[in-house]
Amino acid sequence: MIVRHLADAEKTSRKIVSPDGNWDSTRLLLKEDNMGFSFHITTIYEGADFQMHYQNHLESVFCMSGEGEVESMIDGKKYPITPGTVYILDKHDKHTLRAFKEMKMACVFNPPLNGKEVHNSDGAYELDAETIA
Ligand code: 9YT
Repeated sequence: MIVRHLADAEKTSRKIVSPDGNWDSTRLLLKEDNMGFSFHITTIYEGADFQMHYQNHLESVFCMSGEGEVESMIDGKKYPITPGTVYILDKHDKHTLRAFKEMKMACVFNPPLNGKEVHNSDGAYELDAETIA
């Protein structure tokens, strides 16, 4: 069994602050844990408005607090995000995320992140990224 606490993990290199100023994320479970997925608690800062495209990963995101929206860049549909909303990028969907109030999200990635990833210029994470861009 693995047991960790968010408050402890936030004091370690598990916490990544995005260079673009849109989010930070504490990666509680990583590739090295051999679970087949990674699990992160991510804060999207109020006013954030940015595009992502996880070409190498599938992702599910559950909103625990805050308010925002996610827009599919495939069909332009916008979906409100409130506590309890889950959005699931089952088709590597290119999307824009907006936070009207700071949002706390629980995120799962398959394949798992190794822990150092930040978005590349396409809004993707490289597989087995080893350095912070
Ligand atoms: C909502 C969201 O941005 N999910 C991505 C996970 C987070 N940015 C991370 O841990 O890299």
